[in-house]
Amino acid sequence: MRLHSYYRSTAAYRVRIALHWKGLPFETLSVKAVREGQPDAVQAYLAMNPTGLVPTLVDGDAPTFADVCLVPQVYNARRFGFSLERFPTVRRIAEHCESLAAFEHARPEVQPDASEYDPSAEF
Ligand SMILES: N[C@@H](CCC(=O)N[C@@H](CS)C(=O)NCC(=O)O)C(=O)O
Repeated sequence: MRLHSYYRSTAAYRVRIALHWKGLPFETLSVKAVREGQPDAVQAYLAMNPTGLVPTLVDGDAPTFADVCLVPQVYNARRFGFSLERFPTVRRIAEHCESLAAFEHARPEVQPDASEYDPSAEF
């Protein structure tokens, strides 16, 4: 795992504690070049994390708990007509996850009680 981090970031600090607590080995990559605004570094970082915030934890291509949280949020974004045009990375990750069996079987539309769907009960 690779943690894109800044030593004073409290958000990165939390993730470092959790990784050490779990005994998960990780490599720390400083976002110094990003913070200094070096264009290539900024573009590369935004491609990974469109918020531009730290930290960003990269764990290969396998789905993580972050993806488990992301996919239902993307579902709701689509449901309420929120455009994800500005978030190509989020769309790419969600589409990849949705192609995996575990995500496919968990989709709201294929749940047994989905047939009880009543559009008039929408808020
Ligand atoms: N919800 C995010 C918030 C991350 C966040 O706010 N990070 C701050 C540092 S603690 C940040 O990147 N600020 C912009 C900057 O330092 O340039 C998380 O908990 O990871």
